[in-house]
Amino acid sequence: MLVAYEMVIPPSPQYITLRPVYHHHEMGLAPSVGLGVALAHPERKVVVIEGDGSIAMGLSSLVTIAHNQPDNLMIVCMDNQIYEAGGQNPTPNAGRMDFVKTMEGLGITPARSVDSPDELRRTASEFLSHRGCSFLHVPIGKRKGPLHQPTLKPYEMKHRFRSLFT
Ligand SMILES: Cc1ncc(C[n+]2csc(CCOP(=O)(O)OP(=O)(O)O)c2C)c(N)n1
Ligand SMILES: [Mg+2]
Repeated sequence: MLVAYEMVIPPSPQYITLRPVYHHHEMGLAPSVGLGVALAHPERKVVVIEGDGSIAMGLSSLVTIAHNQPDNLMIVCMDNQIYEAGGQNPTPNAGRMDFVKTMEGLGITPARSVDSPDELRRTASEFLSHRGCSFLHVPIGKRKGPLHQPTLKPYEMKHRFRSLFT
């Protein structure tokens, strides 16, 4: 499984991370990179994890994803209603934008919001085995620990990203 994300998530041995995709805080880029990887590697499942502010900012990439309808792409939106990594200001979409309806309107289905850890586990597992494109909206709270910062330099990130596909 390949996981592309811009957000502040520590690496795990359970998946190959594409973070930082090629740079640091590349808001809204993860869905585009995830689409490219999903189309180039139809045999892999690609999971994109992105923040609410970044999804709203990069909505046009979702139009392209809906147009391409990859068989193997799952998009997860972690919605804390703020720009956490940008200084904790509220996002303009906070409490206003219905992500599920927006995705349905764009043609990305199934799209669902979860409101408990159990529902998150069930829906994530269902979507992971779904053949097609899916969107999972996860309301979350504010960060409690320190911000996880990447340790690699941008050119090291680029080489690491490339090395995953050679
Ligand atoms: C075009 C652009 N504007 C502003 C920033 C500064 N910035 C970096 S991360 C971030 C917040 C991203 O918010 P969100 O996608 O909701 O993720 P969160 O940090 O809340 O997990 C901002 C504003 C940026 N990197 N790029
Ligand atoms: Mg956010």
